[in-house]
Amino acid sequence: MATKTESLTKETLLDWYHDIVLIRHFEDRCHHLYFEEKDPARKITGVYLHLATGSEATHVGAVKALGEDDHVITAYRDHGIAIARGVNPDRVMAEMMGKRTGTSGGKGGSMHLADRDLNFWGGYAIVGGHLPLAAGIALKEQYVKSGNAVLCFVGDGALNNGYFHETANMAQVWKLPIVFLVENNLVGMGTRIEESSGQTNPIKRAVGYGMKEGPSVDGQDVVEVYEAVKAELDWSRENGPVLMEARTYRFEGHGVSDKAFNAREDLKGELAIWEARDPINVLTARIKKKYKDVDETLAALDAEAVRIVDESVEYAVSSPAPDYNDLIANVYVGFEAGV
Ligand SMILES: Cc1ncc(C[n+]2csc(CCOP(=O)(O)OP(=O)(O)O)c2C)c(N)n1
Repeated sequence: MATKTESLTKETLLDWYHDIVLIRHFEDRCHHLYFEEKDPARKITGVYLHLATGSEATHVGAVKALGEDDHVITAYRDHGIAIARGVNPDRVMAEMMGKRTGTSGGKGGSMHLADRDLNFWGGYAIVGGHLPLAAGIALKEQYVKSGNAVLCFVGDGALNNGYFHETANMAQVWKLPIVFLVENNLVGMGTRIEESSGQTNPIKRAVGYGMKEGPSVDGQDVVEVYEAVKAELDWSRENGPVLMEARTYRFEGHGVSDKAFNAREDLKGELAIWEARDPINVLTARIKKKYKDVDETLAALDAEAVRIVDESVEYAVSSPAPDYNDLIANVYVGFEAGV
């Protein structure tokens, strides 16, 4: 796909580089904090922690294509999407640690990040469960004729879930302003797309609903993702839903406890091919091709990412845990402590 990098400023490319390295470093640090298992001070607990290492360009490129009043919603691989949308990393880290200062008051954890002020609606653990919500948000925006659109990330595995079929059908019937961006990392947990899907080209799914078949883009290239998602969001505002794909890869297992994925001999070659197209390297090459003498600037941005993540850990560690009243708040209407 032809790209239009000429229109992007140096400042913009460096800004995206900043976000991509910040997200990479943030998730690496979370991985480390999760595995301090034998450490009594283990900071991140819980059964799962799903990293999106390798898919940062898909997350950053797509989210940067949103207008301020547009919306974004996703599944559980949500850390990078939150940070790209502008959620303060301090609050993201606090949520990872189950602290009261987290994005969901410490009651959601890594799979349930959200920020209503930024129209970032989460973070959902049930595969495909967020898709009907995306339609509901888009229906509201269409009803009030706002011109705002919804970016809905969806995994390739979730395309086989009933929620997808029902949502795709109604979105097309009502011509809702939604871009369904399939984050195609070729696998759902440990199951390959060809083992679970009769139709392995995600975009072809649109045909069954009469929906626009959008582009398939290189999910390792933040610029390509940005330009395609921006164009499709604008199309959807006037015309209805679009299904598009970002081809990307999960460098790690499904969750951090899934060590089997990286141990699979049959996938080693494939992993190496994708790692050679690490989104950080792809963007660095783009920047260096266009601008000279950027090494120091990039190094400063790397250092800045380390600092931000260090501070987020300090913030989260020193934040209070939710108390009893937090626990029962927003559970039942009218429920009072001690009653
Ligand atoms: C309704 C439902 N079924 C099954 C699961 C278990 N599960 C969690 S993640 C996952 C795979 C989803 O794959 P995909 O949508 O491609 O997302 P990815 O993990 O690749 O980002 C499954 C089956 C679940 N969370 N919810």
